[in-house]
Amino acid sequence: MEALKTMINDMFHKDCSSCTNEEIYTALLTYTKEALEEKGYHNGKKKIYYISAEFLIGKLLSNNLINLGIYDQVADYLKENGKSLAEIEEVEPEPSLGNGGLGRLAACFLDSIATLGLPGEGIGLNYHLGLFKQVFKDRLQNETPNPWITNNTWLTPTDVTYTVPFHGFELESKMYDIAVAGYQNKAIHLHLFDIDIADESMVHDGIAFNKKDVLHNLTLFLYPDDSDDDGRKLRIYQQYFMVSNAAQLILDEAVAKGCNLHDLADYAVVQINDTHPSMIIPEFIRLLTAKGIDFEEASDIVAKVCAYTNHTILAEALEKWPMSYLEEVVPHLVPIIKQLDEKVKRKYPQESVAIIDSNNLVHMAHMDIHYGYSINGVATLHTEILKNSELKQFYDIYPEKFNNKTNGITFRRWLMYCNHPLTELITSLIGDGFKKNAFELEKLLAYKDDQEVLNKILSIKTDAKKVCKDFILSNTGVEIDENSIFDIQIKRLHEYKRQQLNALYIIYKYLEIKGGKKPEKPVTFIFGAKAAPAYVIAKDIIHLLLTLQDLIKNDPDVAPYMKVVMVENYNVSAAEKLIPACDISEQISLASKEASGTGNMKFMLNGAVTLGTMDGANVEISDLVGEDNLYIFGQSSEQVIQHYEKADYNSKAIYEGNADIKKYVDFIVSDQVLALGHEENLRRLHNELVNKDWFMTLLDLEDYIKVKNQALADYTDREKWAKKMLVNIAKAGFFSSDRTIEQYNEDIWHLTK
Ligand code: CBF
Repeated sequence: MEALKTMINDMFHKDCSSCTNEEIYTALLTYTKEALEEKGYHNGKKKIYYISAEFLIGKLLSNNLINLGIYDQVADYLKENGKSLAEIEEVEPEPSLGNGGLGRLAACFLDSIATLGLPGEGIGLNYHLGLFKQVFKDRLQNETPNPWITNNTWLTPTDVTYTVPFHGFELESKMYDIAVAGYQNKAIHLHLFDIDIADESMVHDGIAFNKKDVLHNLTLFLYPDDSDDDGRKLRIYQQYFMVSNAAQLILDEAVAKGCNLHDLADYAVVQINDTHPSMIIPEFIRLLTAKGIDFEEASDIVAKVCAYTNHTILAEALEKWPMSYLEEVVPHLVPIIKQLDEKVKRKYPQESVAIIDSNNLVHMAHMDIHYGYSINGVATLHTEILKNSELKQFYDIYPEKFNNKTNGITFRRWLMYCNHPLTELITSLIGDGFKKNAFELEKLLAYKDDQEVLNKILSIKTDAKKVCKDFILSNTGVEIDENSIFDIQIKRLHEYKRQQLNALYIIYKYLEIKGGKKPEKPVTFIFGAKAAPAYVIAKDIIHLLLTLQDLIKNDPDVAPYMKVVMVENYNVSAAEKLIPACDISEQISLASKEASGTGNMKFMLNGAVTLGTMDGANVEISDLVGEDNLYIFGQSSEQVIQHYEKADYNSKAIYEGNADIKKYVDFIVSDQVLALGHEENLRRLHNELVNKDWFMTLLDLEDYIKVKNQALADYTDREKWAKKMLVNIAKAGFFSSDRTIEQYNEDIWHLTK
């Protein structure tokens, strides 16, 4: 630690113990950046370019220290000087570069690519104000900008700059880099492209801004509101800016290594994540043809370089852009897309696989599938649904292109960093081989009947709940009981994820307690979720949860037995506090709708027991841990798909035919709730549930109540519960993102280490 000591002295002319946390953070940032540079970067002839609209990387200091292998030394040195690394970390702003699972997966993948020693890079945009910051006011979600770039930043400016052509003007880009350390290995880069003239001052009244002023707004926000034409066009401007920079960089790097462009596939593989980066296909063709390669060959070259991952079957990720938008924003791509479409139509005339449909909409995913060499889903069930229904028409043409890559999470952040005590216990029992080979966690099964180990697991959980309690108090002002059962649902707010189902359970429980039936053990229902600013019903669900939070908190009959808390501005840092503390992990999406989920994996790894539907990766969790070690409820994906096909789901019939369900749903618009909440929001939500309920909440409610009650009852047998926890931890190895990345490499990328 001599180097750090000297650095602190040189920078601030005093010793560590006299420095403020801000000063120490500044010194640690420089120290860590230098250490990363010293380690160097993975290189190789062929590279993976992982292009994504989001990279939800979280705070970087501790993760980098862990991966550099110096976390304990730094923490000890600071402690000796009366400082706490945890407090210093509070100084670091969390980068606001992602929204949900797609972005967090991208961050985990960069960690694993670096850890496995693969040559690779992430490519995205440097959003100044990121995804919005969520603020609760009057029990409603408000949105404000989320600036995160300060003078002390992990971003390093580079000299790399490109010219990106749009209709009528050009934009000069600037590339910034963030180093991503591999665990006990070299680093890779996350490249973030930006413009010099982004103007944060144009934002007013929350997150409103002039959407037409692309010259100044291009890199302000991730997912700017797309509820109008200008917003949708801005998305296209952003996407094209991202992929044009990416394509120019990739070609430059390849040429610098000796590529003659005809052999580009020997130098580069591009993973297209959802359809936001899809325009890289025509952009590559534009650049290659400009260098003298003919169209036919250029499209063949690209088809050997690009691979596509589908992360959801929801329409929001299967973008279809009106041709008129593309003509307005990127007219130079239009003839290329038309030619690509004509080529497809000559061979496959059916409308269902066309790139340009009869309404002149451009189907981005269709372009990816025809002109990419691999299409993967992100969990076994999801890939099967793609093959058998959502993308069946393509599977029939290109069965060889389809493959599954079940998602994963990096254990460095989601165990070693966020849960030191559990990591230490595991290490003391089975050694530290699991840090490099997560399957070694299975060795823990030998301790399944070891009372001492089971007690330690329980006490680690209680300690994590105390830490979480403090976090929740500071975030929400609500004091929760660390001895209650922590039932947690943290994820984007979306009707398919069914936070409203959980809310109906809470209403059921509230009414039961009011009726005199007290639970054996108090329960705390914890939520964290942002709703897209224009997603009205999602915001109504947040309003209901916040209203229930206050109703219950202020009711002395009920408050001792249950609490509801909704964490404000849920983000990676909040997840790191909540996940180790969780007892019951809520994974209750409508079967068939959650492509994979990755929160489910993080919870399991930290000893939470899943309460979920047979959806996404829950199916694989269930196969691994067995039915005694998780709680499954609800209709299967086949049944749900049948309901959609037959269009026979009728929520009103369920509501009218079941007096209990009617009672819970009607409570949303009861006098008690209306006395606290807003009538407009609550009536709209009530109406949606009764008359539409597109994600079949009422269908699964009875079973959900039954199975959740069983889980809460089982919790009271502490020994049995601790065994479930241990089995979940032991079986989580499969969900290491190192395994996922090995599979991407073996089946799709073919890189040499
Ligand atoms: O594949 C990563 C994750 O992506 C989503 O978050 C997405 O944004 N499409 C899905 O909803 C998750 O199921 C999936 O785990």
